[in-house]
Amino acid sequence: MASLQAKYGDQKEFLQAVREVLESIEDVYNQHPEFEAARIVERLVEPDRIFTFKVTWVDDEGDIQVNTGYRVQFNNAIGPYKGGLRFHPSVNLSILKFLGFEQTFKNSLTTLPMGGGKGGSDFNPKGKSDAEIMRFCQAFMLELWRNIGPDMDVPAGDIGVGGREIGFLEGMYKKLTREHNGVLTGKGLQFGGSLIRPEATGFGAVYFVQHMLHETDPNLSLEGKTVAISGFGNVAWGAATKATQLGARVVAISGPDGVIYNPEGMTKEKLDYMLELRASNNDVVAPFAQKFPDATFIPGKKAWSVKCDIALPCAFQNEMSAADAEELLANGTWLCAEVSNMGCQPGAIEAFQKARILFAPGKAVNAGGVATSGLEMTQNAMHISWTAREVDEKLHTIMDSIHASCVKYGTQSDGYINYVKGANVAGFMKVAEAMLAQGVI
Ligand code: 2IT
Repeated sequence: MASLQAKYGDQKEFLQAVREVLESIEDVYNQHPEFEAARIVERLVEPDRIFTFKVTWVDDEGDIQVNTGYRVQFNNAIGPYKGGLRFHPSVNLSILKFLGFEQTFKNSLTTLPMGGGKGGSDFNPKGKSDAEIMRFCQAFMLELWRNIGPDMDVPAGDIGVGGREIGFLEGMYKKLTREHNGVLTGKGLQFGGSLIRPEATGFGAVYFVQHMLHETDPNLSLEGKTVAISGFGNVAWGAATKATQLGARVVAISGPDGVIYNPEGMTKEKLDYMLELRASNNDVVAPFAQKFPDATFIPGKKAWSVKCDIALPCAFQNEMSAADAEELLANGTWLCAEVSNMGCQPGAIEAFQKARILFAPGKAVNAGGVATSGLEMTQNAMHISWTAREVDEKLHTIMDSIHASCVKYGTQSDGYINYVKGANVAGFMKVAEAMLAQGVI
């Protein structure tokens, strides 16, 4: 950690993600001298390679715009590099390295053969026209295409990259290579996409929460529980939809502008409107309260100010501070499942664990998204498509397996399940053993 700090001192998010994993695996690492001898940790914290490139495009006014594009190929010990692309003005190497590092362990947990990667750009999609989005995606792929492939590196969406962007990226890749080979996941259903992929991250997260409840008490269910969700994007929508279907009341969703207090819970109309709000590309949640008078907009407040049983951060890394966690605990929250990648600051996790409430980390909770991407890769390779029911069943099995791995590696002597430790150790063991078997490369 000290040498990493000296080398990458300015990469705050990356160092945070690595520290969490290293703290979790310390015990098992010490029980496996062969890992130490093979310098597995030193080799794991350095990405295999990073591509950085210029993306030049012309906006609707005819002005030339320049952005930076990246792809971090982190680790391919257990399968081709796999992970999303993020388009957001905050994107830099620290953020993409943290995401690629997390992705390596998350993908390991899914049971599918996928390595870890991440990429993106500092391009800001907010307020851009469809034509601008298309020109940017085409220019981005013009640089990226040589470095990806269905058996090499398979990108997908993340914040700022959804079905529309994947369509434009796929179109340009196909034009350049003349191959239609499943190089991206999250594609449209007409050209190789998988049913349930848009819902998978949020659905999978709620399936994971169900497992946490059943593990505590077989009679515990989501029926009648209050849920606070941050964000109103694709992931928040999936989580709100599934939680509502299972009888929970989603009492809060939020945006950068504030929180919607929604005491009556969601309806189909409200859930549909979340998608409309997102598609408008304005990054504000306030209009929700104008459309639905039973909901109230509270400007400048986070979802964590709303009293709830269950908190689901679905927005951004480090979105929940220690103070937010204390506010939730004071209001009686007894379960927090991170759905965003590294959504909780270390102090928040510490507060939850100290209070002995149920807490699970993003790399376990949100793995249903990438797992369903893995199922899309399988369908593409087999040249078939599964029904929604088949995909959903497989997603269920995968979330069940991830939860079982967390319990196996995370149960403490007093019975408390440390899901952070469980997820990190389970994810690490498979990657470490694969690296060991493949020699010094
Ligand atoms: O963080 C993630 O797991 C994703 N953005 C999904 C990645 C994928 O390859 O589907």
